[in-house]
Amino acid sequence: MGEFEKRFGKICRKGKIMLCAMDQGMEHGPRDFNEKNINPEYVFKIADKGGFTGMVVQKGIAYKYDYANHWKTPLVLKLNGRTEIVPKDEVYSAPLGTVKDAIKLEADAIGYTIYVGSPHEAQMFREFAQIQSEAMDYGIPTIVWAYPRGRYVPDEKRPEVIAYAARVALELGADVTKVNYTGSVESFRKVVEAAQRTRVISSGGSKLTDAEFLAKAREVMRAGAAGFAVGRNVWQNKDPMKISKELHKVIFKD
Ligand code: FBP
Repeated sequence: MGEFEKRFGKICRKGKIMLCAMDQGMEHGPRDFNEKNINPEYVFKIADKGGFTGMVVQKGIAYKYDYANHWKTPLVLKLNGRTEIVPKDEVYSAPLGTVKDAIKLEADAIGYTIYVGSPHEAQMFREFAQIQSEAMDYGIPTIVWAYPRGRYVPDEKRPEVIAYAARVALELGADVTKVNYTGSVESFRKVVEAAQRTRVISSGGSKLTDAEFLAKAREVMRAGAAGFAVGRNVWQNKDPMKISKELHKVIFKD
């Protein structure tokens, strides 16, 4: 088995993906956290016990917590980021690490955000093209957060524009793309169809009730997606293990 297959097989088990995302400290700032989940180790424990297939963090967290030597959930290293202080119409996610960093930190996949339709789209495409090319050399899978956003995108929630972003992820060579849910099984099926051989996972989004979140998860899976990358709906939950187990059941068993 090649390097790529070995790594991909860890984050994508039986064709299903369940990632725990904790890059919100960069993307949203500490406003998302309380006194417990502000500590990355609180979230790492949830990922390890909850059967997640990947833990998504920025380089600084993976490095400062010596992630690979202490935790068992495969590492998905985010290689770019931005703060929400910059206005959305000018949105750009800057490269913050290299494929070599991901290998050094023993990541099993790379996460990379692209704001499709942003005034800085061309630059983000160029930067990701370089990362993707090196990722092929090292045999490490790439996961693209494909978010239509910026001055030229009047409605980032429009299903057609989300399907376009998912297709862009395929065209750029992403192995998995993470998109926002379109709101219905039918429209999300079109997103999955647009992405073809690039597997589609949904973001969790801001905190919902357990029933709402699980209903959304069922719809995502019925549309033929591979799973989820979820943050706030798990580690902001008052019982993170319970919701993780229920999500696991929806993704892997239902
Ligand atoms: P959530 O499940 O908490 O929504 O996390 C998913 C995620 O993609 C994170 O990886 C990222 O930090 C955040 O959402 C970005 O959200 P947005 O840019 O839409 O505010």
